[in-house]
Amino acid sequence: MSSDCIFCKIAGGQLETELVYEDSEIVAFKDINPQAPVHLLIIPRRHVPSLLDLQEDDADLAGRLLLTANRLARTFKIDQSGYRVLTNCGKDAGQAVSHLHLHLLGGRPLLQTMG
Ligand code: DGP
Repeated sequence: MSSDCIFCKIAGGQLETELVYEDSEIVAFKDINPQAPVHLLIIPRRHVPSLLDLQEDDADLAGRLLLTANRLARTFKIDQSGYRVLTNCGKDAGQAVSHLHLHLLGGRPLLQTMG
């Protein structure tokens, strides 16, 4: 846990936020500034600053984060219409919160952009 990390506080229950999913390693909640009808953030409970900080030993965690995106896509009924999973890593990607998070977006056609 990083004491000044907002997502650590959410995962630890110090910042009141409705969790849409939680298990021993992962929590998920709605993005405060949604860019689509469904916009969830999926994070490890452990403070991992970004994708770049995942290590070989974290391969299971990385897989479970992705599988949680699939699970939530079904829960939020965007599995058939389609959805996007992305993570911003570092300055040029615009990562604003330094705690690894997957964005899960869906519920409307998403722009076909890579940039
Ligand atoms: P990124 O640019 O990938 O680091 O996106 C960070 C996202 O986190 C951004 O879409 C807004 C969201 N966010 C920031 N602070 C909070 C918060 O306190 N609560 C929630 N639910 N979302 C937050």
